[in-house]
Amino acid sequence: MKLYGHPFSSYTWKARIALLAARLEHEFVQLGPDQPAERNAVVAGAGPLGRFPVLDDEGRLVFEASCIVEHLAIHYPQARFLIPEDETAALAIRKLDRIFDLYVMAEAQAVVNEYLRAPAAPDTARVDEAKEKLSRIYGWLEQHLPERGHGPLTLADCAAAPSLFYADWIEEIGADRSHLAAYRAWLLAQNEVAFCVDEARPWRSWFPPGAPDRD
Ligand SMILES: N[C@@H](CCC(=O)N[C@@H](CS)C(=O)NCC(=O)O)C(=O)O
Repeated sequence: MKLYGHPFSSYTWKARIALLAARLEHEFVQLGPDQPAERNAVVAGAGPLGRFPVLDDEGRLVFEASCIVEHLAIHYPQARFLIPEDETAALAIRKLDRIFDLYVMAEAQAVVNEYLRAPAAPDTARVDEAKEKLSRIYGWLEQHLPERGHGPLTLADCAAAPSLFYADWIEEIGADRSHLAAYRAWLLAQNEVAFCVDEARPWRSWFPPGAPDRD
């Protein structure tokens, strides 16, 4: 298998964490303007907007990080653990996956996008609105995030790791949200996540609002 993506990309982490957790051999194909054009062409042709990550599983191109994780769980017995077998438990995991992507990551991305749009003078009203939403989402997660047992990483953890990692750089979770802060710390302590954090270090200066000096 080949995973096309970039070491600093949150959604690339999500797919990569699943591949690493399942110990599935894969080649990581790094994208970027300085990389061979064929690589970028594969991704450009895979989905409607040419977004990454893209998994090439013996010629089958899979895009959307959640679908990549689901694909692994369906086709590789050693990756089944990523989605619980019990359908009700699986639905709860998929719901969390959606919350981390569509709420946490989306609001963090809104701030990043604003800094990309107008690096010298971002619209502070837009930035503040997204940060306020992030804060409300954190409050909800603090109350509703289930206790994490000792089981293996799930689809929800794969989504949570990059989204909480980067969102915290934009709007700090804070020690008073101790449950959510502990979950972020637990995620960062997992080998697969630590690998992605370390691999992304050289690109930290790219982080549009500026990366804090921690993690
Ligand atoms: N919903 C997609 C989001 C993928 C996404 O936004 N990828 C970013 C990198 S993290 C990207 O491709 N950005 C470049 C672009 O949008 O052209 C997924 O889950 O895979």
